[in-house]
Amino acid sequence: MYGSISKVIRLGKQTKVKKSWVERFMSIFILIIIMLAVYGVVYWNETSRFPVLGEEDTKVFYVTALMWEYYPTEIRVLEGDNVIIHLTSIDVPHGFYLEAWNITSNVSPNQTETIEFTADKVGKFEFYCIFYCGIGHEDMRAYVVVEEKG
Ligand SMILES: [Cu+2]
Repeated sequence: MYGSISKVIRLGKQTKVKKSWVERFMSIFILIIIMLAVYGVVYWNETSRFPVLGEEDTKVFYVTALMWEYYPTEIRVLEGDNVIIHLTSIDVPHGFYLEAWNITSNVSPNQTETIEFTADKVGKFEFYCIFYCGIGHEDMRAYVVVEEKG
């Protein structure tokens, strides 16, 4: 058979499909790519919840909006911090509403909007998308966690 890489061996009524090394290699290769992608997303989410720049009381974050998620899903600051969020969209226009500080924003694809506020309240505060961006829009939310200064 020229059309298929697999060799089909017929043993009486039994049919065995013997995978060629190319197919085995491709399966393992694809599996590794998927694992790396998953690891990448988890690593990105876990690391970006902490500020990239920590100039004393100013905490800077890069938040990415995409259908239908914000990454990171949570950012952490201390009470009294001056918080700067650089919000980017990598697909369609997305919104931003941080109710606790009444801050709204909209971000166009491949553009960055800067959001700034002082974290003068302690707790877990939600921000969510206010620009209809598709079927998962309603669930597009993330959090600002403000911890008490110890
Ligand atoms: Cu939306």
